[in-house]
Amino acid sequence: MDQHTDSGQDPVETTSGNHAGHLVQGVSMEQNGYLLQEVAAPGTIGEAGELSLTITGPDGAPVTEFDTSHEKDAHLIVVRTDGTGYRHVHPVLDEAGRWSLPWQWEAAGTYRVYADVVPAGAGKNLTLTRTVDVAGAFTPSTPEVTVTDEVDGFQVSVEGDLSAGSASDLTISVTRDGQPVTTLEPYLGAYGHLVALRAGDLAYLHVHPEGAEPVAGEVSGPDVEFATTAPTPGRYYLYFDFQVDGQVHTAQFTLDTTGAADTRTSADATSEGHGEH
Ligand SMILES: [Cu+2]
Repeated sequence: MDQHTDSGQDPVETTSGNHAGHLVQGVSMEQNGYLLQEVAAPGTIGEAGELSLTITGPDGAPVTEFDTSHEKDAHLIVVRTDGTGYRHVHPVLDEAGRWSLPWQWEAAGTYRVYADVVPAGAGKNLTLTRTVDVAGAFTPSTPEVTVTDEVDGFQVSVEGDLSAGSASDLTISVTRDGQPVTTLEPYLGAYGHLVALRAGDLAYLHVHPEGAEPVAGEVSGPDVEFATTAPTPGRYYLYFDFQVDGQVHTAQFTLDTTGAADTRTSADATSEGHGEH
């Protein structure tokens, strides 16, 4: 994995810059004058339809030009508010500035939709979000802390401490039938793509892939490294997309920050006397 070490800072992950206090995105439908308009989607479970959205710019007109980031012009993340039902998809843009893709819900509840885009001229990545309600009986799940997942025959685990307020290194390992998987293919500019959301407000953390940058046609594994910073103590949902034999799989983890007793919320944590709020 160290055969082709990074010669510089990875150019694909410079989106949110180094601004202190800007560690999360994805809690607002507006950023820098760019506004995520209402998200259209089927209103009930099992109804085949389309999910679509439009982003308007500071001038109020739909944005029709986007820059490529992580190999795509837009990344859509959809997750239910309890952290389940995660999907990471890439919609298609029409000339009028409308992004869409075929869509069907599998479970009722309220979902968060994140559009991760770089409007041409905006100069930076934006993560705009709105909620979508899906009718039906909703039984929220209460995710336990879990650092391993089994998906499509792969066993995936995450190692490393997520500490609040400072950069954390996380190593994700993929095995199959007890054997390390060394055939991870480049996916979205790295050997896997990690999304981290904060339980409570589903804020979207900035995550850097670490280590060697992928070379087209080369494979890696079983370890993939990332760095992220949990802005506050508490619980986080992690979603790791990886590609093997052209197929993308998603593993899910739930982590609590270390140094924080079990499942405290950040509100509880402030009573410890950090005095930051
Ligand atoms: Cu994407």
